[in-house]
Amino acid sequence: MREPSNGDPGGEQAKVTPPKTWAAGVPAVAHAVRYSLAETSARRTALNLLDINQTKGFDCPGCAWPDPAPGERHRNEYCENGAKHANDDATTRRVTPEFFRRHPVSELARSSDRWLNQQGRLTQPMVKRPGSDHYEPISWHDALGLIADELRAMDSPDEAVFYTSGRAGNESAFVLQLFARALGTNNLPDCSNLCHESSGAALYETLGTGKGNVSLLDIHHADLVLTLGQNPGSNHPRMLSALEETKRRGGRIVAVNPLPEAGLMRFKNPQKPRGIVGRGTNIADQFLQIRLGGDLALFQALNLLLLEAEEAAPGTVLDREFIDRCTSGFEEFAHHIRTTVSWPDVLAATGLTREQIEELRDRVLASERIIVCWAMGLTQHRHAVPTIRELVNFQLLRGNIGRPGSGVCPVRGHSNVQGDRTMGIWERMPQSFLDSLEREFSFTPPARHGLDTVNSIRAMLDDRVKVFLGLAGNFVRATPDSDLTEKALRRCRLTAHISTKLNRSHTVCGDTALILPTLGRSERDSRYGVEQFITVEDSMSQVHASSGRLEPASQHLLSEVAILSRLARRTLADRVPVPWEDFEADYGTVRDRIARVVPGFENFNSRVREPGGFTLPNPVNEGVFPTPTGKALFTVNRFDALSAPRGHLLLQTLRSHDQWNTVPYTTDDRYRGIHGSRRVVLVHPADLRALGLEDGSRVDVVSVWPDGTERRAEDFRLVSYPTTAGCAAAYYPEANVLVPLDSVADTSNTPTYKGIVVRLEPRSGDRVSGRAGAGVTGGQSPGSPPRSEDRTRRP
Ligand SMILES: Nc1nc2c(c(=O)[nH]1)N[C@H]1C(S)=C(S)[C@@H](COP(=O)(O)OP(=O)(O)OC[C@H]3O[C@@H](n4cnc5c(=O)[nH]c(N)nc54)[C@H](O)[C@@H]3O)O[C@H]1N2
Ligand SMILES: Nc1nc2c(c(=O)[nH]1)N[C@H]1C(S)=C(S)[C@@H](COP(=O)(O)OP(=O)(O)OC[C@H]3O[C@@H](n4cnc5c(=O)[nH]c(N)nc54)[C@H](O)[C@@H]3O)O[C@H]1N2
Ligand code: SF4
Ligand SMILES: [Mo]
Repeated sequence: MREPSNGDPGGEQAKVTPPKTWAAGVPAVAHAVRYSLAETSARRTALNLLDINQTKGFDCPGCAWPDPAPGERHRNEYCENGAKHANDDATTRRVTPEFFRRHPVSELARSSDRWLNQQGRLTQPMVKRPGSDHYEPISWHDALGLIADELRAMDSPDEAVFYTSGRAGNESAFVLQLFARALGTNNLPDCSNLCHESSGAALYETLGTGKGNVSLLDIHHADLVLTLGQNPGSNHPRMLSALEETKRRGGRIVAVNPLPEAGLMRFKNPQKPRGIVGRGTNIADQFLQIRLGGDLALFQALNLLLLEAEEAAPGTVLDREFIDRCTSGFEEFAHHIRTTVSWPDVLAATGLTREQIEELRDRVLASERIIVCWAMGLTQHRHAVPTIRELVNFQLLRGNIGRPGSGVCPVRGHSNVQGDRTMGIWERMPQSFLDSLEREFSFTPPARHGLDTVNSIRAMLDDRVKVFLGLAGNFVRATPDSDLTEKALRRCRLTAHISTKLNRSHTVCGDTALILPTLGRSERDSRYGVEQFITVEDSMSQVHASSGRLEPASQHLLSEVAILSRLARRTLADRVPVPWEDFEADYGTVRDRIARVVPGFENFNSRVREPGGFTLPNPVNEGVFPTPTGKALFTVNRFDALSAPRGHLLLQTLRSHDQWNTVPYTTDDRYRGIHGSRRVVLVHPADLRALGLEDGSRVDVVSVWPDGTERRAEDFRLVSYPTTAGCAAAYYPEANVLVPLDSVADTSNTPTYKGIVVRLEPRSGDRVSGRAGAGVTGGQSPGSPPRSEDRTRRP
């Protein structure tokens, strides 16, 4: 595919400076304000910033990190990136019908993600009709009528998929799933399938609930916090304030990551005077620079060391009382670990030394209360689910589940991704939820599971799915195998997107394509003269209200709830007794229904009006494990690790500091010292030497897959970088073209965005020294043969 370059083919403009060793502080604030002012007016910027994360304001549209208790909030309770995301929404630029007259779809499809986003807010419903190369204006009535007609014309309701991205609020998510199920399908793929699905799968199986069980206070009071596979300095910046507090109280932090991310090293809190003038707080007391996919091996080794320590000093290491009372499967697990963990395998898989892992054991033994936090570095691997199950084993051994200051903390991405799932956005909601829906709405929801994101793409490719509706998000850029995914979406009869901003998915059209523009978080939402609010659930299960103050970007915008309620009414008429009109007029009526359908939401409307909202109970914290046996489950996980054949590297795809998922704001990645280009691939200097490649030269990145197919991302610039040897990195979404659709995590079906085998091919005519493509050990310890049980895609 001719990959839109986001500004810089070949990384020609790239300037590389040494990676930063600290995050946030004054430059962060300055960057946020500069970006905001470039997008919007000083007044809108100021109004907007004052409202972020305030009890009467709007929920930050950035990540799902929770807010402190209402009494403890700062007047400026946001980070640099939260401010950027909010003001990217509040931009004063507009995409008008005139814009679409000037730019045919074929031209927009050649534009970069960044340029499309920069055009501003969508203002009117638009349609691209079959055979046309232009979007043209259409009334809401006709737009929704077109979709309703297509949905009614399907041979089966399963020919439609409804994709949700985690910025959608609870109310619109609830209405969407209700509509889909009333229509007769569970085809509700979401961005969670690409994100924390592996966490949900592992936690659900072992603890009986798919969510984390810690609060901000727990983090503050932990003796030890492990953070694995996440880059909080860029992606959850206010988490650093929480970790700073942990440290202030004497707790310790261990960071596990192939990259020495700035935020993991040192933090200058912009909300505190010493954060502005001082050196800041050292964050990681121990940094383990692990190989990609090595975390399962790390936890297995750690668990072995704990079992051995218990044998040496019985009764001092494990929480036997907790294990006996609350768990099952300990003996099988312990036997498996004792008999299978092999140090040579562990060291090859992790790239760490035994001493480093023993140091971590000693930290664990010295800590009463331990929390494990993680994000995409754990979830987006083939063996993500076993890795997270093994992390749960680790926490169960010392009773670190359900006690204050301890627990598991999957750090969620999108601001309401957890809430959307709670509301029923899942292709496989439990039968109990479907039964509740049936009781409340007097229709029988379909019981057969629907399609997740990867399976939706497969179904489009073989014409089993013909209608795509997206509630927020950017489907073709978020998903793997970009060429194939685009082909899939183009096969649809109709594609429609409920969006705030233009993105590439709008340019990859079905026969008929619709853009349905909607309100952003920071905008006033008034229905028939009554101010509405929406609700969201953060990563720590706090549910609270969100309402914006800014004037809507255009008078033609409808809220997500209004669009979906109208569409449902047009499609289903009175096939089901659902008061869609009431839903649209008053979101409180949606919340009344949620209160009766979703456990934990009793008296939703009154409780959510309390400042700061309310926290959903987590049974685990009451000592209840809702698994089939009523106990937390120790699991047996087969050792697995990634490796690459000689001459190849493992590649992870990740976010820069200056992007929101599929949308790059600039071409800089300040903390990593990359400026002016995103078409870069970060490679360890030893790997460059072994491959005979030169820092700064241009390459094609080619991924290889066992079926013999290859995928190519053209014209990237090599950047010598202190990543783990054998483990390269490139930016998402530019590198998504390299991820095969079939390369997914076991059980969760999440694409393996963090573990792809690649080789680097010098661009012809470019400078290379020596023997290109020879000599790299694939990042295993030098000379070790490929592992026999390795199922990594070998060429
Ligand atoms: N500014 C900003 N904030 C965001 C987002 C954004 O795009 N921009 N996106 C939001 C969303 S949806 C999400 S899901 C989160 C994502 O938050 P992160 O998970 O922090 O995001 P990634 O950029 O994917 O970074 C993955 C991190 O894991 C490390 N890693 C990769 N593979 C491994 C591994 O095998 N083991 C270990 N131990 N580490 C590994 C990488 O080096 C990197 O530091 O952020 C949310 N917040
Ligand atoms: N290679 C690779 N791929 C990845 C990942 C990775 O780490 N590597 N990460 C994955 C992860 S964790 C995730 S979560 C997905 C993200 O995938 P998505 O959630 O699908 O993508 P986003 O980029 O967040 O979507 C941005 C679009 O959402 C729309 N939008 C923004 N705000 C609103 C709103 O308030 N309402 C509505 N209706 N629309 C709005 C705008 O039109 C904007 O263009 O990507 C996944 N893809
Ligand atoms: S940490 Fe996340 S939720 Fe908090 S202000 Fe920053 S982006 Fe927004
Ligand atoms: Mo995510």
